[in-house]
Amino acid sequence: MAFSGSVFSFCYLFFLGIFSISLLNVSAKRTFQIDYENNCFKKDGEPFRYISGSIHYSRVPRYYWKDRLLKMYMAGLNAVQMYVPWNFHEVMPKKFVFDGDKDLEHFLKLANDTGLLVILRPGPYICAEWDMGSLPAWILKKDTVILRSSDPDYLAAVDQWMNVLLPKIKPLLYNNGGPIISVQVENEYGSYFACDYDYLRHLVKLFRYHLGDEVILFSTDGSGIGYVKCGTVEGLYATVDFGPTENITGCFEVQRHFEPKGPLVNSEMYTGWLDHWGEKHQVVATSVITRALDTVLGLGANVNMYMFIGGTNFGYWNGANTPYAAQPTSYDYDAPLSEAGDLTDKYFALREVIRKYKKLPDGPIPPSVPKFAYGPVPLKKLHILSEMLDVLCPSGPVKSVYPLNFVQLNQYFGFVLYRTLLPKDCSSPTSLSSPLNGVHDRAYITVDGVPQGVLERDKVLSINITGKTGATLDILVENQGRINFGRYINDFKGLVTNLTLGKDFLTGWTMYPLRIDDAVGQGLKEKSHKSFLSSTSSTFSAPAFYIGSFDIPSGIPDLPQDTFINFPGWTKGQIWINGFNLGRYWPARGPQITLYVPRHILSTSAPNNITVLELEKSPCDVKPCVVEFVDTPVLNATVSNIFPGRKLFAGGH
Ligand code: NDJ
Repeated sequence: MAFSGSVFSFCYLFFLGIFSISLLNVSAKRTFQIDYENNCFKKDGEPFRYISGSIHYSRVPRYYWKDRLLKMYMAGLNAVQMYVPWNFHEVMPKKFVFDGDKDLEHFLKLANDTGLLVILRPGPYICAEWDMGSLPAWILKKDTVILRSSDPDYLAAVDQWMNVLLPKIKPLLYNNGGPIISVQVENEYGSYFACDYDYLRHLVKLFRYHLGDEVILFSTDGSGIGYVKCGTVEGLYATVDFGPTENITGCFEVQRHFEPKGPLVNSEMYTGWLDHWGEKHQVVATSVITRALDTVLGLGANVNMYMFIGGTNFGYWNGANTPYAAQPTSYDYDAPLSEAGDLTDKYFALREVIRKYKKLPDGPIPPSVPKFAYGPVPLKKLHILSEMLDVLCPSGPVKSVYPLNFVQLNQYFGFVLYRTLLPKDCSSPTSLSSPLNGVHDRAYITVDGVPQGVLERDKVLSINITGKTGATLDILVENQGRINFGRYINDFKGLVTNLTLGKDFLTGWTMYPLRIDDAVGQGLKEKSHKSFLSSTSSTFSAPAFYIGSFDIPSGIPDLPQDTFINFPGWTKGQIWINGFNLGRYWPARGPQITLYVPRHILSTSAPNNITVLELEKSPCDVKPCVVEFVDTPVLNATVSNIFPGRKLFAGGH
């Protein structure tokens, strides 16, 4: 084994507590360095090993940042690893947002105050089951741009972002008094087809320019020689990632191939795994991850557990894999802290492993916060979506002979309504098709308000519709989240190729980019005129909004509490509470059934307004309908595997 002789180094014995000399801290200056001689990190001149966990601040409300960080600290972690998602902050070119739930510097300071060091992964690409791996969709304005390469247009956007981000990071580096001990450049770049070393070199130069010469810059790649080969360049310390079922020493040998000396690092040891709609909920047994952690720590290696808390893809932030399969709203990940921050058996079991290697902090572990079942809330149909276009699309529609995609319409998330008139009589069922698989990602189709069915990327490319010449064909296209991994991350949304009706291309489109979140935030109002009459069929309802409200009961202490929302009889859609976009629900497909509702979005002093956009079939068509607040999440409903050929396994690539 390439490294076996060298692990019994000074550092290794030190971590095992075999001798515990306190090295003289020769200088008062804070330093964090690689000790190549002794195969370890050195913090302020002393051997140091990190036992870290991943947390994504973009998936946890600011309200809970402190709670989650403290729980991580109390597990015995001495560091957290975190991504900075570019598209979360640079929402439009040069429009940067860093406040509220996006207050990165506040999160870093909280980590510091909690006693946690930080391993920062500012991308620019992060993967992470995050929309387009965090690359902002507006980069696709130049539609031939080669992402994650030295394409000048891509680099110009990267530089513009990093010129804003990295100066914020600099004062928070360990050597400048902050918590950040190391900074990752790119992410698993060796798994990407481009293998463009000039791009990596450009990033190294840019990071060095802004962050100075002292901070450790590193790369992370899958633990195969072929992966690391294209993922690292001179100036980056190469680390690997691998799951708990892999051959651990074999994986570290791969790292040793590139870094013959220096600390062993597993930058992502998977505590669980990611989900897709329509596939089984992924889990990793506690015994599997504890055994792996024990082995890794026993080797004297550094480790980051990915994820220590997964959190939630609120709004539209989830990514997707190919063949197209979107990740659900929950990013629970079967991690040691649940999506809602609850302590799990896995948490306590991992803590016991850590206890073997270091002293655990004194003091109580913050308890799981209580959940409350507020019960059923009646909803009523407000309007079908196509009746509200004046409110949902205040800028008015855009017209074009052929359909434009989301980027061309300056609409990056959510929904666009594509409208045209039937150019011929379709009294007998006629095929509406996307021969080039260009519905990205899901289209809800009505003719004169009568629902016809759904087209779905990679799955349903054609349906039969009926209607008379000149009838209004409405195609509501949902962006279900951009691909975040692999070659096809340049994921355009909307109607990205022409549709055909029978044998002919459809033309003459009127397109409504919908600002639904703004409209919901301002409160959707009931209008006098309603025409629900034709908006349902036996299998579909036309996309429509439903509203309701509930009060937090009085006389019960400590309310509001967190809760989970259940969708009895609902099919697929989006839900907001008090204007906060909780995410997508899709109980008809699973495995996620309930959505997490953090307490800070609820009000005790006013009714809590619920807005549901149901896209497919609502239970309200046939009976009084409700959504229901329950105190227990359901993330693992059994679903039939609609992609039996997909290779998906916990802890691997
Ligand atoms: O670095 C990647 C991280 O951000 C590594 N992963 C993680 C999976 O949770 C996460 O995306 C991989 N993702 S390998 C690709 C999964 C393909 C099914």
